[in-house]
Amino acid sequence: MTRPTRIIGAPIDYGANRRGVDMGPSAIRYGGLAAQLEDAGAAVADDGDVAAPRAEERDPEAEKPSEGRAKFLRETKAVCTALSDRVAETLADDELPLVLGGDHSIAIGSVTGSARNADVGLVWFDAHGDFNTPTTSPSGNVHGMPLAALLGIGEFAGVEWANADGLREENVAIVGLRSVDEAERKAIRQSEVTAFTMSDIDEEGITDVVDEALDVATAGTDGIHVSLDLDWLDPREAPGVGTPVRGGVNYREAHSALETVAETDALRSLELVEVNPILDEQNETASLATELAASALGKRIL
Ligand code: B3U
Ligand code: MN
Ligand code: MN
Repeated sequence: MTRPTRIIGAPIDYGANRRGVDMGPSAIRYGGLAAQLEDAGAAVADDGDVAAPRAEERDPEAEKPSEGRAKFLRETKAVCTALSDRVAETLADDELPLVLGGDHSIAIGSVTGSARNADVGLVWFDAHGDFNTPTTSPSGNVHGMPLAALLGIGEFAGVEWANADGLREENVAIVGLRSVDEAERKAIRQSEVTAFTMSDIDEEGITDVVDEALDVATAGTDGIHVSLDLDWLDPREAPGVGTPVRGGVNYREAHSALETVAETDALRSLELVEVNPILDEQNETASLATELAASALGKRIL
């Protein structure tokens, strides 16, 4: 039986370099999320969105890189702290949290919540490494930093609200890399994180790569969090994202990957991030996100 699923929206774009992903939760709901999840056999409840100050109300001073080079870190902290609590409460109720972003900085909230009272593995589907810190970041955008924040890398060491208690580097797998900054490359190599590039997928095929990623994430853990950045897919399949990068996985590979996730029966929490409805075509990226969530929860063709 598919676990009862609770939808939690985190409508922020503080961490991104352009506006629009704050509308992601609405677009994904409108794209038919509840119906897709019910098709997967899940009882669905919608918790609404965590409170997030509108971009127009946020502190313009915060955009200046005063806190290292991380823009809007204070606002991001407020939203992620609230989100973390909601995710932890949902798990305590024996339900599966499905978090809708928002830019990828919200993963700091989802994963800290999921890893609060448990050892958790993490599968990170993304074109990008998201392994920057305020000093290495070329942009100052926090959506390029959540993995470093969760693992306490660089100046994120000891930052309690951002570090995930029950997450160890050995249980983190990044899948689909094709845009990595120089300093990120070094930091990833120095860490115990396992990273699969698009070239690995070319060589081994999506099934083997995802199997290996799931082995990493499930080894000795109580369950896994899956963080799906829609820019993982090729922009031909998913044009509505903030930072598209050519050469991503195609429609069938994406479904296959999330079907493999469902087969492990280890899914604890899931998130869909970086859908930008302003850049989308007929909401197709948002609809695709709903389909992939259904695959992760166990929806099958036959
Ligand atoms: N690595 C770059 C670009 C980037 C990361 N994540 C996204 N874009 N979506 C950075 O700004 O850290
Ligand atoms: Mn990302
Ligand atoms: Mn990305």
